[in-house]
Amino acid sequence: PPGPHARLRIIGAASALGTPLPGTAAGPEALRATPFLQRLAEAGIAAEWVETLKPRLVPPPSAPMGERLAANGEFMGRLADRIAALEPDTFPLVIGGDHAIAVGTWRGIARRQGHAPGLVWVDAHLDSHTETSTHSGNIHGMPLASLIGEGPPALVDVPGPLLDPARICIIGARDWESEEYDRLIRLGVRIFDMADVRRRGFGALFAEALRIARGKPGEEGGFGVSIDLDALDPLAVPAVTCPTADGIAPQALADALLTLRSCGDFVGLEIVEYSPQLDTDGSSARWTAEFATAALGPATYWLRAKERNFGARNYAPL
Ligand code: 5AB
Ligand code: MN
Ligand code: MN
Ligand code: MN
Repeated sequence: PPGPHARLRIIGAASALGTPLPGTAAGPEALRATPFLQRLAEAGIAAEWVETLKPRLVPPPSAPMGERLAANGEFMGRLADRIAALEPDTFPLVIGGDHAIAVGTWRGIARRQGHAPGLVWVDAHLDSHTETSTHSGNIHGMPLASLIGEGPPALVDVPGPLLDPARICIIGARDWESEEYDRLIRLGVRIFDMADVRRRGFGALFAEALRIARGKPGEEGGFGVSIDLDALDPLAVPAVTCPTADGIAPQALADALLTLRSCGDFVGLEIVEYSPQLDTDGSSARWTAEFATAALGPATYWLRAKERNFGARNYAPL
């Protein structure tokens, strides 16, 4: 029988509105042109690439912050609307785009289910500045605070329930400014940095992050995962806007994501910051496909074992 993700719906969010670099705008369509969908199909995942949304307003990176915030807000509103309108029994995979798109992804998912999910945020950064605390002026450094309700109205007012900070966990952090760190600690967001990853192992931390994101027994909304590819070590995954040394080993993330296959309360996956022009040997695209496949593949052990031991080509897609 088809697994819970047999009706996977992929939405591209072709935006670089949150960064000074244009690369991520080409991310979704570039990935779509690689064997990304083929890899999912080989693993038994029936996916439909629904649409790649593009921003209507594209102010230059030198434009005043207000103008760039307005363009992001307009795009986030449309992305959230599109996700909220997905058929009820489908699973959304959102492909960025820079990480500012997270505002649209998670507001949209919260709206479609009438309740905010918990969130595991895999990132080298905290993405929790506001328009006043930012040092760089870059809007992809603001989405997580905005999702909780702290930030510029253009982002905070995108329609949909706010996230509960007690159900957010960041993993892989290693580069932040004190204002965003202090904000998250005050709000009660859990932060696992790279020292924690090395001390306790990625798999154990990921399992704890899932417990945090699920909340107390009986809490609603399930949980989602947002993967900023710059969380990975840039020696292995270089095609990102903000490469940051000493990151997560990609195989460790792929292995941990396998645990999501049997989670009935996993409600959405987002993968962001892919910059195709930096992906000279295609390895970053291959890892991206691997992360999606690990997280969304068939749930039974038998299929997993078969995929591992004999290659995914040896069984028919569900
Ligand atoms: B990303 C920095 N904190 O505010 C800032 O890639 C980096 O979505 C933001 O995680 C990185 O510009 C944003 C220095
Ligand atoms: Mn990020
Ligand atoms: Mn980042
Ligand atoms: Mn700075």
